[in-house]
Amino acid sequence: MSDAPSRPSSFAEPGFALPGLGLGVATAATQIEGGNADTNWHRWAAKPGRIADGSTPARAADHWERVGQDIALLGELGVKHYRMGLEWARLEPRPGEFDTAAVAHYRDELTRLRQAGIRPLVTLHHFNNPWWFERVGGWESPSALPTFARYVTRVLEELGDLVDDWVTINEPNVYATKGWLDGQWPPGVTNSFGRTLTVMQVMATAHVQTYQAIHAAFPQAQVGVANHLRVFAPQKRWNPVHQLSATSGRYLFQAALTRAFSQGRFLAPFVQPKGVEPGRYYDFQGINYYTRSSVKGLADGVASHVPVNDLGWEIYPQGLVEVARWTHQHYPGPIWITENGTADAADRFRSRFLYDHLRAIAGSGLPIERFYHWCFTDNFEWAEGEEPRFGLVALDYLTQQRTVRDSGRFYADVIAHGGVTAQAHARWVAGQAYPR
Ligand code: IFM
Repeated sequence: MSDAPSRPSSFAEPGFALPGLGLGVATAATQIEGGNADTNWHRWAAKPGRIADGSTPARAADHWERVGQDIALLGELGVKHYRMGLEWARLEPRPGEFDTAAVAHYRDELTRLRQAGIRPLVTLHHFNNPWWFERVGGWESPSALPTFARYVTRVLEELGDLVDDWVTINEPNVYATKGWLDGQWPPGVTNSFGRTLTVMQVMATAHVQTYQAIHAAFPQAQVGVANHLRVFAPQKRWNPVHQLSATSGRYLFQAALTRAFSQGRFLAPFVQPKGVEPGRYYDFQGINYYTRSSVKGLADGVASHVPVNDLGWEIYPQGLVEVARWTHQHYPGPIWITENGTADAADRFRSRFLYDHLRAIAGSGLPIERFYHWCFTDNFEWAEGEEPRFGLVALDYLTQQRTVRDSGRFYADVIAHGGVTAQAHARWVAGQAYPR
């Protein structure tokens, strides 16, 4: 599959080329598939008050039933790289029992993607646990690692011949802090710093073991974590307490964890797990980048008078390169931006957002090989429900009608040309400004 542009292009300013960058879109199983898989999230969302708009993942984008339509739409947009998740609870609805129909469904989806010239990047865990796993302690349980390993082994046996690129775990830091510190996500534990660290440590260990398992079965596979990285900035630049908050936030939320899963080196506050040897446990560094945090204590904050998206997250495109540069300094090798995108229901600044982030990549000099826009369609956005709109494709949740947004047309044009042409900039970007 070639990423070569289909037409010759002129990239006069304010356009720019993106040579060698594979452009794709990202999704996750629980956020788009719909249906009643018995997961931690289906159970969590069923209780009133937990999801901002009262929605649940049972509807989402009904992708499970509309795979063919969605692959056709990917083809229409010219997408060549597609990041998708597997719903563990569908594949293994009871401990140790694998569902042949679910396996067949994913085999069919992967086959159709490949036939359409679209290269799948498959995520094994994206915040979604089968309820039977969650019920006995989930990632805190002593049996978490062997249980996850059993699932991975079976996935490799059933689907491994159709997949070359793998994300083992999505955003272990977000999963742990939302579930055990903020308590806004299942299992809803608040302020337990110790348990948050335990979950991060177990997930990092699971990554190392999964990396080894995938390579044992498929030596040529490319494997990494989709690592949520953000820029931490002191709210007041010269305030020593704010500076300390930024430094410790950076270390505890992402730096120590990245070290653990990338090199198998578990520095304090983690503890070196038995059986994990230091090594290199990534073929690419996956980065999910969205925003910058402005901090003065432990809580996350947003600076005043900065551009923000619909969820109030600061829009800070240069931050993508800041976190990628940090990653590259510590963990050299290919970088894949496994997620980047924004909540913009009116589609009034998404094209500019995309342009600014891609432009930062183009000028970075870093070995960034892939870029996956989050999200392909609108999606179930966890505790925020269906309200935030991250899609290049708008979704009418009632009719399930898909409508490509202008930003989707812009991205399709970028894919077709292998960069942003001056014409595309004039048509889709020039008229857009960020809200403040
Ligand atoms: O929707 C999420 C995704 O599941 C993980 N990364 C961030 C996205 C936007 O919040």
